[in-house]
Amino acid sequence: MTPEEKFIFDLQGYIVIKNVLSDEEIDNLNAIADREFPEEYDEETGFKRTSRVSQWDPACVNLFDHPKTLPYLVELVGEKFRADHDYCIFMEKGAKRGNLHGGSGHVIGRAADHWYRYHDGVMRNGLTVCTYFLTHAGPGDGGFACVPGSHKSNFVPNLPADVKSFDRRPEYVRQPEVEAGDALIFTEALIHGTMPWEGDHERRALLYKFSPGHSTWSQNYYTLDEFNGGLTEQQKRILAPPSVGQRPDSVEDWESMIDA
Ligand SMILES: O=C(O)CCC(=O)C(=O)O
Repeated sequence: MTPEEKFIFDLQGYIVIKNVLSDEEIDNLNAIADREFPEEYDEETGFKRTSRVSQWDPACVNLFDHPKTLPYLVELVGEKFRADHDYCIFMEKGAKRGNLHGGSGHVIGRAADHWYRYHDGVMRNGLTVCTYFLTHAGPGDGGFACVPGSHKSNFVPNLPADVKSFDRRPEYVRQPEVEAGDALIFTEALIHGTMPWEGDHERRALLYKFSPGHSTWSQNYYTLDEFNGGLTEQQKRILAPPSVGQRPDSVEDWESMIDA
């Protein structure tokens, strides 16, 4: 991460990384999604979601350690970061889902892995999300929304219910604009949620979630055999269940990736 990117993440609790996926990668991932997730939309909700998109195709496995997002995971979750769980969110115009939620665990207690810390030039986070966008979200389209800076808020429970539900949208609630192919990394300590989708096009987002090597949010760890042996040694380390003792670094040459 560049010095400015560190400033942005520390300030906001999220960062948009432009042009992570090439046009070819976007087309390929969209074709894979068409093939693997053809389910019709629920007429009432206009929303569909499924877990373990990483099993769709080797191209989806490679999103665990995409070369353009890997340095951010090392800097933000630490050199022993692990893959926690993954899923997709697809939405049609008018779909409503998901209030604002999140906030730092030391404030609301029950989500103790939602945290952000800074010490001596180093940022660390609990559960951290890397969202890959297969379609764009322009101004007013909806989808991912957040309260920038709220990962450091001491008053998370004070967020009014009508703001949580998106019925009222004060200027401190932001829907970041993204292009297809961008990635957005955010800490779950950030207050965030899914704003109703108003775009004329379909929302397609793949969410890959990561934890420090010693912790987990999900009850279900990845098992190496669910990927039919198609994992690199680095992916095997990233997909390993949580542990502390003798845990290897997830990325062998991680030191070359930090302080760019
Ligand atoms: O991208 C979105 O719609 C928000 C996802 C979300 O709420 C979460 O990851 O907890």
